[in-house]
Amino acid sequence: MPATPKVFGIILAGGEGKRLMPLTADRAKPAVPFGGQYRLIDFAISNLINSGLQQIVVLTQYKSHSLDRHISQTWRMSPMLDAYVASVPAQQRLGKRWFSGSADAILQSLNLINDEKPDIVVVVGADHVYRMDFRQMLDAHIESSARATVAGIRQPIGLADQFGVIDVQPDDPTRIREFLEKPQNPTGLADSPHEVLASMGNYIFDTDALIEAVMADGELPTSNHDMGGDIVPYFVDRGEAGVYDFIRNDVPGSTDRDRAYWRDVGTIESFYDAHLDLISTLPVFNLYNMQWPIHSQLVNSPPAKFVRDAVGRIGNSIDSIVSLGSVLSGTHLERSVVGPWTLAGGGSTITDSVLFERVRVGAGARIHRAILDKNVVLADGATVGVDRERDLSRGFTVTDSGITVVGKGIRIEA
Ligand code: ADQ
Repeated sequence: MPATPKVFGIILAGGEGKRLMPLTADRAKPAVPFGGQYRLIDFAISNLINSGLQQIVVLTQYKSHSLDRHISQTWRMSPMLDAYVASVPAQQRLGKRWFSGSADAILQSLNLINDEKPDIVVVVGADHVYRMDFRQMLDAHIESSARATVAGIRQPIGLADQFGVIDVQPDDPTRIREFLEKPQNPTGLADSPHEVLASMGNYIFDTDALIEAVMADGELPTSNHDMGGDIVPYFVDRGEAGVYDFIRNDVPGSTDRDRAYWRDVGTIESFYDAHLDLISTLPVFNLYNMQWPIHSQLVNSPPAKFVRDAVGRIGNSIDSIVSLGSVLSGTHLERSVVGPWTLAGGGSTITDSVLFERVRVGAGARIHRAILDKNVVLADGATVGVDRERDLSRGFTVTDSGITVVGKGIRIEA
């Protein structure tokens, strides 16, 4: 390995995100808005850019239009530096088939690796909210003799069936002894039986090893061609897989409270909870860490504005985020995240909710424990999230914990 290895970034962004429906009805999961002005993919890209990577490709497939547009509008890099973030759609380079899994996405994109000739490839998912300094994981990978390193984080054992679960060597906790993708009956950790060490879906590979692995996997008719289910076990079987414990990751500017923050936002519940992590007074995920900025599209928008309504009623806003371009007139806003260009009318109430872009909230309307997608309109006096049965009868999604989700562009009458 050269003293300063060349590192190439691949972001896997082709997943469908069925569990986030209806938010993924019209867009890929990595393009789902988050935190007012971000998209989920901004976290992965920002982490790689802040870690010094300069050549990054985003492999897309499912409903990729808004993802492509977001990447091309947001991530204009310098051609002088040969730095880029490029969105690369599935192209059927190996015959008439789309990506059959995340490992197949890499196999079908080997031309991108061959063009750049990196020493190391960092492969990450696109649908987590987190802050991570990949330089620290790269150092750990280079220091070890592992040819593949998986980032791991402790998670409650009840969630093990959503993750790849890592079992380390008893005499060397940096080596993986066994890796089980989404096990039903996992064993807890020796020092914490209610937790497992979960794969974060972020990997570092020596380039030649990754190429060999995905090519070998491509020949296997029984494989699902999945990074977690097939490629990681390939390296574990060879004794070449290491683990990087994310708890060691110390991002510049982070505090004890928000150090090593990572959230899988694969379900509506976890997506909603991750929003709550942003808005408390001392947030567990701090968007205001200027040493590790999360970059997003700089919309050419006016500032958010808070005014009285037409008859002079005064609103109030607390424990909330309000994005650019929004105007709240006499609105009571509490514990909520409001996306760009939202207009809320006099006497409206928005509590414990997440609003995407360009939501219209009529006078006297009430929103509680709801996620409203882009362009949702509440007529004057309309309510949502207040009456579960009524929301279900109107065809909205309501989760077990009572979060109502309203899809793009729906008009809610009083
Ligand atoms: P999952 O998230 O369930 O588990 P997957 O659905 O393959 O795995 O998604 C991983 C990433 O790959 C996502 O960013 C997704 O968008 C992308 N992806 C999926 N299919 C793709 C395809 N055909 N083409 C391109 N991109 C694709 C994974 C790991 C687990 C780990 C969890 C952590 O398999 O081991 O624990 O991530 O959340």
